Amino acid sequence: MSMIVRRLSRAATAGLVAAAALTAAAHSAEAADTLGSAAAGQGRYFGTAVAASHLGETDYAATLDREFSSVTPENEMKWDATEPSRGSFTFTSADRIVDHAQSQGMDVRGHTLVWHSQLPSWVSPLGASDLRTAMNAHINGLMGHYKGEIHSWDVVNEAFQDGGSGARRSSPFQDKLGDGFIEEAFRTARAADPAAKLCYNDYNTDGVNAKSNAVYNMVKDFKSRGVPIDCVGFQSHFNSNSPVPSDYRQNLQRFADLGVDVQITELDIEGSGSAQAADYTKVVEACLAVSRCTGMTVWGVTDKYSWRSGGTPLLFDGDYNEKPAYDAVLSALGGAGDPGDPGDPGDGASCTATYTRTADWSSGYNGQVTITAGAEPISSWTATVTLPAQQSVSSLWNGTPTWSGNVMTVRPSWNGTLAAGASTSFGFTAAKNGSDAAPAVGSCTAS
Ligand code: G2I
Repeated sequence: MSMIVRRLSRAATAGLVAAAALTAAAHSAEAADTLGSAAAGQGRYFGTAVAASHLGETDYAATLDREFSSVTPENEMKWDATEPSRGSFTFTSADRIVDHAQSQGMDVRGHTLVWHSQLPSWVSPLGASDLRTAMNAHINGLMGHYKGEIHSWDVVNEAFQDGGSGARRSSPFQDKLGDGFIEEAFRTARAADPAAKLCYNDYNTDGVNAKSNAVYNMVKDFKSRGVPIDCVGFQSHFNSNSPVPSDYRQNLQRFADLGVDVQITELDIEGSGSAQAADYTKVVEACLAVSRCTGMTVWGVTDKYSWRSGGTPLLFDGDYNEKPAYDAVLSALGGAGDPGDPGDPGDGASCTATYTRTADWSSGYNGQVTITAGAEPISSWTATVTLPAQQSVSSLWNGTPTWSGNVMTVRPSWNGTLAAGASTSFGFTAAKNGSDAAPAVGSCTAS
């Protein structure tokens, strides 16, 4: 009884929720300084996978609420979580995520209805006709509960084998119902919630290869026969063994050309620093280059809760700091970062360097270089000093030098952070070795 009441109230409020989401997107497009708002400026959503168990963590919820415009329950809508015993649905954890998302004006992706993994143990032993009934009942149970509230559903997940065969993966559904289980699931899903985009979702299909060719042929066949399919999800779990494919954009485009939307559904890229940032840039640029790529979802908020946490594959570190990959994504989305936030796109960090000789004697001198921040605060600076060929530096203070020939590149030791317009200086002692010429101070760069 309580489930029925809940189901009615979800349906009754869905229209209001959709209106609220639109308002939030329109409003935040003006600010364009978070992932979600910058993506909205490009007509896309930017989402993340979410675990209900972390929503009570203040920094987790704050980062989620600030940055993202769509959420995907990471595990809470899967079959084992929602129908652990036949006909008995539990939506407590999934509802927590959907309620949270709606309270923040975020959209929700549904993940996933029919998948060989995370199946409760009662499903596999069913005979063919019972399994068909159970599959359709499961789709109807989930989609009915969230009718009107899910922007896209992963109707079928990972039904193709890895490797070169392009064959279907063995699963209870494939083995007992044959190839037709996929289109049956899509037809049932269309009837259950006509407003939801219906997606096929898989991994290792991000570039052109035998597996993506097989999915492509299935989608082409579905479109030609009127089987209801609206989008294809590309999970995009990348690392050194499975790098961002060079034909990623081309692959997304060929699916889009079949008349479906494409979505990047579970993006994560193992690595760190500028290399990871560059890979994220490739992915975002590929999506933006395909007009039917309607949005991107990263597979988690923070590295510490990633399914591949050892590979630090996400945009926020374990302390919720923005990583270089975050700045790269925001920049690729055309967003502007916070003024003075190091590395943020458009932060305008700048500095100047000026030289003075502060002491002089027959065999040597002391030089001082003053670094002054520009109109915005900075967190680091780099200055170059080129010495006349004969001269050599015997000591340097308040800076950290590296040498290339007679060019000294100096970075901060303790004094990298400067308020807008503020100054610091480093000094050095040089031996003249017969040349009294002044060193040349090159341009100063800041971040
Ligand atoms: O494996 C990465 C993803 C590949 N595509 C489909 C996604 O649904 C899948 O997500 C992952 C979740 O990120 C993990 O969190 O799916 C895994 C299971 O297939 C999830 O891991 C499971 C653990 O295996 C369980 O031990 C654990 O109880 O998460 C469960 C809930 O924390």
